[in-house]
Amino acid sequence: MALESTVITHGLPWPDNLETARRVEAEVRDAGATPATIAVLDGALSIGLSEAQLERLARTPDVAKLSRADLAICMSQRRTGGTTVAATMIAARLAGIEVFATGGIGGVHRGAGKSFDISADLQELAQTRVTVICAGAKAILDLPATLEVLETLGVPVIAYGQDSLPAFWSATSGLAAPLRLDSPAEIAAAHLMRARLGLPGGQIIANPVPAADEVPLSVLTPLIEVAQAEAEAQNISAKAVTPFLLSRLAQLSEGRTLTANISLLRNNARLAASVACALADAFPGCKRPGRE
Ligand code: PSU
Ligand code: MN
Repeated sequence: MALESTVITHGLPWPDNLETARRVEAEVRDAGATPATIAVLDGALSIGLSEAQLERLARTPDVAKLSRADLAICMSQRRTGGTTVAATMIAARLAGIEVFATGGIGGVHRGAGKSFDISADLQELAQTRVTVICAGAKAILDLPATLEVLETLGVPVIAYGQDSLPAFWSATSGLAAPLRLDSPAEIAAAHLMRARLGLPGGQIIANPVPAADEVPLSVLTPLIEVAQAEAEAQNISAKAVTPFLLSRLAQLSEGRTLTANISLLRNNARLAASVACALADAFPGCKRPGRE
């Protein structure tokens, strides 16, 4: 199964980024699947990184943040970058990988009516057939608007094991999720049915952050407003918005959002590994680690 790398290059601070990337890979292996962290290294679209490659990516400041628009140029110029949800989905599809775990997908930013800031992740979910396990869309976003756009694009938004939509650091957003599934086998079956119907896009599995590490929305909401106002005052725009808000919230929450982010990444990796195993089980000839 696939793992993204923008979370390593732009989402988490050094050295938590490397430590988390290693732990996330270990979670996947422990759950019986094979992790492939995806990134572009000196122009090579790399599906699965060695220990040394992972460390280099985590240590290098100022690498590119690659979405659909950036992937080909980064590769043709032999540069290095972390892949977002959109770019990781493209790479996973090319490699024949159908399940992918991340922290939180991008979405419609607050104030998008003026800024038009809507993540390319949403369009990608509409066209690339990969099941994306996340903890919902990041709570810094306009979640009702994000749900509306996903509905328009025909992307299934499926809460895992609960009725309400998770909101990244918070287990619930207070919004009802459009769909719900309760087991890896059900998620795998829905994924296969989309393929049988010839539907091109992916599905979003929104897996709530573990209760012990969640930061409730009541705590987060005022902090998000502060960080958002700072971003506007400092004219932060385009690719810089999400990394800025994530890092400011980690400071404003005194590390609580960082702890929640790490916890939800590990939790999503575990669920994605189980879904990958359930998918492999649907194909009797399909090899997976630990299977006879
Ligand atoms: N999940 C995390 N941290 C992150 C991301 C996801 O826990 O930093 C990244 C993903 O790569 C996602 C990106 O695609 O944030 C969204 O960026 P933008 O809003 O600029 O599209
Ligand atoms: Mn954006």
